Order: sequence, then C-alpha cells, then structure tokens
Amino acid sequence: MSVGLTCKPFLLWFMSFMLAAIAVSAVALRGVSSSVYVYYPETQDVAFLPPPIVFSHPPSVGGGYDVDLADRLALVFTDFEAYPLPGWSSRGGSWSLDSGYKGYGLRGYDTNRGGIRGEASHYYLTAPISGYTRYYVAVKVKLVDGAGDCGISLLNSAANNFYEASVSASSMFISRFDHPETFTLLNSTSVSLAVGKWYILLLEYVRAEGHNTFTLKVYDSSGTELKTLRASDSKFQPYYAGVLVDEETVIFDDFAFSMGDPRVIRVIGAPSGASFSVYDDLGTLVASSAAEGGVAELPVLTDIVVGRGWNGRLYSPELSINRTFSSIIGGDLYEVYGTAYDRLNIVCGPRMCSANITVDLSGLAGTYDCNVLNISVADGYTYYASLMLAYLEGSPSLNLSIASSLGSELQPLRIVDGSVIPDEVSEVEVAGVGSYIRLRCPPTTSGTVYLYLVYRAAYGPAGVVVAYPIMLMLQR
Ligand SMILES: [Ca+2]
Ligand SMILES: [Ca+2]
Repeated sequence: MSVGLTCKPFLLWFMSFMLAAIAVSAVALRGVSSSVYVYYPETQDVAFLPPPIVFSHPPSVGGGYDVDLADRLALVFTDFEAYPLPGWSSRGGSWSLDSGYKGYGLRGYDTNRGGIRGEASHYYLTAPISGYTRYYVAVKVKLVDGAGDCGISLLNSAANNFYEASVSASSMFISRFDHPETFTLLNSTSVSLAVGKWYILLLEYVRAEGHNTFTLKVYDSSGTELKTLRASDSKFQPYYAGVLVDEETVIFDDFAFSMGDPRVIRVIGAPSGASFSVYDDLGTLVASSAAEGGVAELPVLTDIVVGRGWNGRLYSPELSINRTFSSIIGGDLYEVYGTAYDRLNIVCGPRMCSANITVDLSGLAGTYDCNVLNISVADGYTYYASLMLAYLEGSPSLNLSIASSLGSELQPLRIVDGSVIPDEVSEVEVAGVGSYIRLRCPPTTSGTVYLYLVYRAAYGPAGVVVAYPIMLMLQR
C-alpha cells in the first residue's frame, strides 16, 4: 500500500492500525479483499490508491519437462585429463599424461621398487576411504608392454601394504602385499587380454565384521563381461584407494570411486514412451534407453566418466529435454519433472490482489515444478514478502517459495502429507518485475491449500502488513 501520508503522528498510527486490521482480517477470512483506502484528513476525501503489488500469470516458457541431477553416488571421479591431479599422490612409478580412451589418460610405468615380487607403483587418492564399508572402484586400463600387471590398489594408512585387484595379459588376480616383501595370492583365474586394447575393471568392496570381501569384474571395451573373481581377507582395512602398475607400462582412464554401482545412470519420473540418450562433450552417443515403469536405465559402463568428464548431455526427444550438465558420471540419478504451464489455470481477482490457481497433475509421472504466479511491484519501492498458510483441505504434499527478482529465494513453505514442516519461513525482498511464486510437488499429491502472500513496506516504520489471499487446488 502506498503510505505517502502527511498527517499527524496519531493519525499515522491510526491509519497503520486500520491497515493492519484489514491485513489481519484478510488473514482470518478467506476471500476478503485486500483493497486499502487511504484517508486524507485535510480534504476529508477518501481516495483509492492502486495496490503496489499485483499478481499475474507467469510467462509461458519451457517445453513441459525438465531434468535435474538428484543424486550422485561417485565421490571421486576423473578422466585423467590433467597430471598431476589435486588430491592424488604417487608411491613409486613414473607417471605422466598420454593419449587416453577419450582425451588424455594417465600413463604409469613401474619403477619396480627394489624388484620385490608383488611390490608395485601406485597413484592414489590422498583422502582416506576407511570410513566406508561398501564401495566400488572402476577404472579403464590398457596394457602397453604385456609383461606385468595393472589394476586397482587399496592401501593401508602407511601406504606400504596393499590389496591389489589386477589383470595381466593372461590372468586376473586379487592379492595382498605386506611390507617389506610378503606377497599373498588370495585368488586368481585366467583371462586373455590383448596388449594395446582397453578393458574396464570394476571392483566391489564390502567390509563386514572385520572382514574384507572383494569382487573384481573385467569387461572389454564394448562392456561385455569377461570374468568375475572373488576373494576375502581380514588383514587390514583399506585406508587409500588408487591404481597400480607392476612390471608393466599401462594407461588408465575413467576412474571412479563410488558409493553405488557406477555401471548405469538412472532417470526417474519419466513418463512412459520417453527415451533418453547420453552424449559426451565430444558429441558422441554413450548410451540410450527407453523408460519403463517411470525409470530409464542408461548403461554407461563403457565410459563411466562420460566423455572427458565435463559437459555431458542428457537428451529426450519425446520430452523436448536437451540438458548439458557440468559432468555425467556412472551411478548418477536424474529426475524428470513437469514444468508445463498448460497444467495451470490461474484466475486473478479484479485488482490482481488475489488468485485462484488450479494445477492439473493427472498423468504426470514425475515431480511438478513450475512458477505458478508472477509478483510485480508497480510503485518502484521494495517490499518484504513471505508466504503464510491459512488452512488445508485434503493432505497435500508440496513446497512453495517466493523467488525474488532481486536474487534471493524464500525458504520454502513445506507441507508433507498435510502437515506443515515448521521451518522458519523468512521474508524476501521483492521489487520491480520478475518475482514469482514457485510450486514443487510430487505427482501423487492432491488437495487444496489456502494461503496468503504477506508483505510490508521495506521503507519507513514497519507496521503496515498486507495479505493477499491465494487458493491453490491440486487436482489429479
Ligand atoms: Ca580421459
Ligand atoms: Ca571418459
């Protein structure tokens, strides 16, 4: 409300009280108009001032669906596009960049630490992994000489004892090395690998009751599994993870340390009939799959760190989704959400100070996330705005927030199964055009939410609070 009054202090207080009373009654009674009359004592006139904040329909943009990264299982990943890497350290060996599977790879040459059988050269992550009891380590390898072996190393905290999950040209094995010279073979099997070709190693580690269990799989570069090998041991709990090379020269690429299976990325919330493709930063197709039962599983085993580790793209022609992410990594979970404005029916009140919004969620497979109401400030001032719940019908689940054109976003008003999560709902400053109310809700929700946009002037003595009623009906 414009409060450009030039009256005496008592009258000013009285006007504030009256305006606040209107606001309070608007809070208490749904449908009360928030129009405000300003009283000019000098002329005894009553004049209507246009409301400074008005609602309007949000601009209709977007293709109806979008997708976001919802979870990432890989804690560390690299496509070895640089050397040295921050957060990595070497023990023995000669390490450098070379041509990789895509872009560069890490070339490792074993300096054969003293010629002890089973000793090896390591390049490993300096962040400890001992806090995890189940994880996957994936890496791509290419033998250059064929004389020795290479693979995944899990070292102790002194980095001198280690477990090794490795391949050579003729075998794969899991072993333990104890400083200074004890080599223990835990399990092995024959497998034929060609020198100069790429293979993928995937190690699953599980620790339970002081026991380590290792499962090593080797795949060719097309993703065909060649063999699986298992072993268990309880000598020590691994403290560092990395790669190793022993009496061999090798090139590594596509390394991931992951809390879950890195062989697929999953897209959830996908409507039936939708298909998805993953492209790398070089424009090459890595994987594609159709959604079934709301989920698409894209096999990215052949390139777990998609492309060179940056600018991966997720594409769905049916949903008009074409999103580039800073990286796409095996184990990622993506969620499709609906953004369709044609699901919205918005009716604003005669002075654009109230709104009835109906959202049609029928047939939507994923989350709905949409700007449902524009907020424009017409008088050039800045206001503090927040959302206040009046009451609910049904037991809807949703988040509502105000995104300000000034850059801040209100902590959402969260309702889960009809209960309000008692978050502190803060105020945001709104000014000019481009602020809006944003709704995010699961497709299964329904019910009606009665709430208020509450605002006060950011200038002068605070005290005039105005509330605009909003009814939000979620239909399925
Ligand atoms: Ca690479
Ligand atoms: Ca890669």
